[in-house]
Amino acid sequence: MGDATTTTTTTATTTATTPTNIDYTDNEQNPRVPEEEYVLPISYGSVAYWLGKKADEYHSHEWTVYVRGQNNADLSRVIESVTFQLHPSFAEPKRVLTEPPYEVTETGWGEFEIGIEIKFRPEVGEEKEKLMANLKLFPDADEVAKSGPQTTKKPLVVENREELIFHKPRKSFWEKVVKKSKRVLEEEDGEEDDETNNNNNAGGSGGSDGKKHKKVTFAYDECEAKSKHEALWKQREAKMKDDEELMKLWCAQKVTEERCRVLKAQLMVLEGQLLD
Ligand code: SLL
Repeated sequence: MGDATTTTTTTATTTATTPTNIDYTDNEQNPRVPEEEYVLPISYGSVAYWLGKKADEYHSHEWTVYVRGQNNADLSRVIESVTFQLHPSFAEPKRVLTEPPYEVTETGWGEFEIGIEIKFRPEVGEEKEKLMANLKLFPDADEVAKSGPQTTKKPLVVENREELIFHKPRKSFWEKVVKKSKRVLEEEDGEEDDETNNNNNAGGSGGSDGKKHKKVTFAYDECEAKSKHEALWKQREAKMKDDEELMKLWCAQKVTEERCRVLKAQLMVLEGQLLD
């Protein structure tokens, strides 16, 4: 997104992946590790660019809806697939991604809610996680007042942050995936903001009581796959520049042709006068 200004609406929420009706009791086939908890911070949302005045009215914006690990953490060891349910006006509105980047890029004209369903790998042994992303294409009046009208260079970003919390993870998941991540012990004092307190769920430490807390976090692997959206946008921008250059050349040609026509006419008049 370069250094373009972004209009960002961010909501930080913390939700457990595991629904309340989950059965935490151990069973022989797929036991749980009762004393452990694994927290995976993710981000999801949309990035939208206006394609300018000349764009087709039904394809006025290019947008991308995405799910990714915060700090570029690799989610592919935990996630089997991410399904994005688009508006029925799109061809094949159910889009299933089985590897990162978990994102869909489209062009369109309208805003709508995009259903997101995260399916976990079999060894994770958990239910699906359902999320909802509000695709936003048009800035609100107060955003326009603050950062000016929409331009083709300024993406509109709506990002939500969520923590996928795996309480009492399955042994299969713990052994195969989590234990292989490096665990980092940090000391922190009790005066933290709300968000850090939410994160404390990861280490099981408590609220702000002024004492030092021990917090366990995981050093997540980095995801190598990068969003394709930025590259796509650069291509589009380059094409727009080419189109602008072509338009300038075409205009210059028209002006020159017109000048030639006028000069020819003047020449003919002069020749006529000379003959007289
Ligand atoms: C509305 N909530 O009913 C909206 C629906 C649908 C947007 C927005 C389709 C683009 C295409 C598209 O942008 N749909 O035809 O490829 O007002």
